[in-house]
Amino acid sequence: MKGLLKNPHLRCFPIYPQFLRTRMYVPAHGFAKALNLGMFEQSLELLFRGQFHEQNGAYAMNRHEFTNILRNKVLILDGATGTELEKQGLPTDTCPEKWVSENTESILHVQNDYVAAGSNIVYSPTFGGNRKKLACYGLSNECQALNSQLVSLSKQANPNGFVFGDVSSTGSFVEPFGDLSFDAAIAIFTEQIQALLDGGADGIVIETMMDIQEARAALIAARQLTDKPVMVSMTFSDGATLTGSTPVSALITLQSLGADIVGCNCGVGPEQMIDTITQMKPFAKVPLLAKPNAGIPRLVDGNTVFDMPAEAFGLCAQKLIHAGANIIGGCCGSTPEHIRALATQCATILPLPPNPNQQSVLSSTQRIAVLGLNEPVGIIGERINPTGKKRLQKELKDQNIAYVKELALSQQQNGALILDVNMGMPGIDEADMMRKSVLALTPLTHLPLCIDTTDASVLEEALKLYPGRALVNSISLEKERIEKMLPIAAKYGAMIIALPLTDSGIPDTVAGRIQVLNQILSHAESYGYKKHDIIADALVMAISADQSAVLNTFEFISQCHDDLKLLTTCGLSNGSFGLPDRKQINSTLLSMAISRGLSLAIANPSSDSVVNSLISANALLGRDKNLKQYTTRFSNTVVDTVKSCTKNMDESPVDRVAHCIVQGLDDHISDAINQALDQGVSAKTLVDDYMIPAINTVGQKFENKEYYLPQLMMSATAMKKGFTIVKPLLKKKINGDKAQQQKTILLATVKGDIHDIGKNIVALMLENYNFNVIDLGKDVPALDIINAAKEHNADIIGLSALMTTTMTQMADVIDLANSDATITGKFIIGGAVVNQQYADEIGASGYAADAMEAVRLVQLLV
Ligand code: B1M
Repeated sequence: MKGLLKNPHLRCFPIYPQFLRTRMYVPAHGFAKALNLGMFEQSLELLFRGQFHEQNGAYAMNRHEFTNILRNKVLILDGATGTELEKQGLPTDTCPEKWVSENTESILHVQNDYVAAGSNIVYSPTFGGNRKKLACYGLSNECQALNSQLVSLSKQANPNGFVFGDVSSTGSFVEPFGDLSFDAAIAIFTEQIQALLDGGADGIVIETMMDIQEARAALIAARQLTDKPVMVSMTFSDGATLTGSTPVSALITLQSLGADIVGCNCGVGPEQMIDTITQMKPFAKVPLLAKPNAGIPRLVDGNTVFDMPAEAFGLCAQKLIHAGANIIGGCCGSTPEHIRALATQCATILPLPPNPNQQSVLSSTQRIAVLGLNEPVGIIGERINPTGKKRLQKELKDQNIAYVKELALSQQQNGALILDVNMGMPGIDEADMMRKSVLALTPLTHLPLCIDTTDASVLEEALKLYPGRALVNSISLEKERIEKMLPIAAKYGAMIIALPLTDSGIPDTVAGRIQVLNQILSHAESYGYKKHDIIADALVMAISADQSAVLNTFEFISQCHDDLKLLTTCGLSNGSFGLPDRKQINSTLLSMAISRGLSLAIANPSSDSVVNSLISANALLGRDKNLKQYTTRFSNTVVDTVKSCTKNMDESPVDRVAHCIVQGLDDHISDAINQALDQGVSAKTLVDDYMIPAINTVGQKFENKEYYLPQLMMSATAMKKGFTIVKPLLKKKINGDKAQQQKTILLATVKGDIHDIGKNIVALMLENYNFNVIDLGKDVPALDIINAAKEHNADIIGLSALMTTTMTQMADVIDLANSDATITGKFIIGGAVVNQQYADEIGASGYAADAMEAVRLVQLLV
């Protein structure tokens, strides 16, 4: 058997140990023969018969064959690699990929142990093998060679099992959450994944992803390169990723985009991961993966310790399978012992089948929108569409996206479920404005977008960039749409609105429209669409031109709802075209359409009559469970809330300043501040009474998991932009004392901490009081602070820290200074997490709660 394995033409597959007393390997050519020889148990024969296809005389595996295995079998992954490599001597300050390539026996040792413990799949040791990460070690030119070599090495360790090429973060945020362009991210991952495939990877795993957009970039790259299985595994902590994706929103986005397996790894132990898998399972069309840490990390003597015993880990893994996981393994802190326990204890458990009742779900970065024949009817907000809207047309011509953001927020506040985005008008670059809008709206709103265009290239640009599962408005039977736009919508996994329209126009009769609709459905099915991915457009015509027009709409909705079991939508405003007091017709049309089975209305959510009709109809038809929507809207308190949301943009300038910071509206804050200043509000009042409280509200929302990093960043940008306007006004010499002028104050935010808004205010106030301030900036290493203190002979060294994880740096700086007699300056500290007691503990001379106190403290100390 071993001799056979060395033959490169014989692709071998493992027979999993839980089915056999001894491990056996089956070469491709000998596979059927082995079965005929009756060497295997019945279950095994059923498991593998015909699972793989033959290619060049060897068995190869594609994505469908791999996921077929997972229907009946839980596969076991490896455990932690980094910590095991450290046991083999991997130094902490070196490039792990390069080190492994030069110490090949180390990974062979680690992976042999995992395979012996029961891992069916090992990940190649290429976690940081992308060009951007390798560049930190000056090794980006070795990207291709290293990745290919490391996959080959893993194949030596696991010649009969699966080796998945491991891909993880570049370490940078991708647009719209960061500076790395989406196309650049795709290019970086394409290079690495191609090298992994060249090295012989059986599949690709994109893991430990904390940002859905970066995961999408890697998935798009992988999908463009291979038909082999691609698994995507996100890291959630406290129920969301760093950029705020929940397990279900990430699942919807990734499975629609073509991930074959979706799941989670790292961040938490197995017990906490059960909840994540349980949330995902009802929405999962694909198998799920769970790779938890060996418990929750604890800090012991400055070292991170994972101390869940192997036995307990294995027992939790059983629960993970019962919750819906199909592939399980271990992440940080897990060892071959953990994998052995897991493989032993999970040997006989069968995976749960996927949920047969697949749902219609859209996603944004952070939320999902569930649509359904019996779900409450929702509104697709129609206002981001320049047709007939002079103000929007003007703003778009001026390339100004601020008004688009305003429209998005107001529609969200008024209860829209989805936002339609249409940038089609003469005189603008539609693709460019669509791109700008998608980038601006993604971090701003939690509502999924509906991309409304007739141009295939615009559609592709928008869907590629959008970090969610969008809706496409619309696909008709017109040649251009069905041939060009449908494949693009399918490629990015978007839901579609099917419009019963052909190149010769809209059929007059309901039967004609249903026939066209059926043709669109069958085209869509050939691209993998199912009925629940499609919404039929019930086309409303003006009753002023033909009074029977809307009767067709109602009948079409009935037939879709009752016979085809298909979701429907319609735009309300056409029906009332040319009539006075159009809202009367619009709201009645909506109620009547809902009574026939309408699922979504394309409408203006700020129209009270429309929304009131919609909510009342949902209540009357039993689609509003427990009348929650109705009571929420019409109880007194909530009516007030709705009103207060809508008046945001009419607020007084000072309130608008606060509102811009809380909402992260950086393009509006300058106007608001200038208006407040014009009204005589002082810069100090603006900062103290509006801007600082507003950014504190943002912090509170972040803490309450109402906001995530993208919102935090948008608010910080607005705060900084506002502060640049007020700063010159705050800058005035308050005290001309010469003695103070000679005193030097060194300021820095400590290493690891990039919060500098507060420290900058402290610096400004000290300058105002005539001190000589040297500001070293943020994220400053202890040694740099000490060196600067010596160089400038600082009288006071002021340290700022805003996080519990970075405040300890203050102690390090003071310790370092204590060991150097040439430092004579006194230390003061500040920042939201520190206090007087901490200052005393670490030997600082004082603590200041705010900038004014900092001035007083410094005056006292000098
Ligand atoms: Co972040 N952040 N943040 N953040 N952020 C906090 C601090 C946080 C409390 C939010 C929360 O959870 N509620 C939390 C820390 C939790 C903790 O450890 N206790 C947090 C976190 C977790 C994070 C990240 C880790 C998020 C993530 O990535 N998951 C990340 C960290 C990155 C890093 O540093 N390595 C992160 C990132 C960011 C942004 C970049 C988006 C942005 C900072 C932009 C910037 O500063 N350039 C940001 C912001 C804006 C905040 C909040 C919302 C606001 C901070 C602020 O500017 N406050 C903050 C929540 C909050 O504090 N309410 C939060 C206004 C400012 C005027 O007050 O800085 O306290 P403050 O300064 C005051 C006084 O403290 C004092 O005077 C100032 C003026 O009155 N003072 C001194 C300050 N320094 C002084 C020095 C002195 C004397 C007085 O003598 C030398």
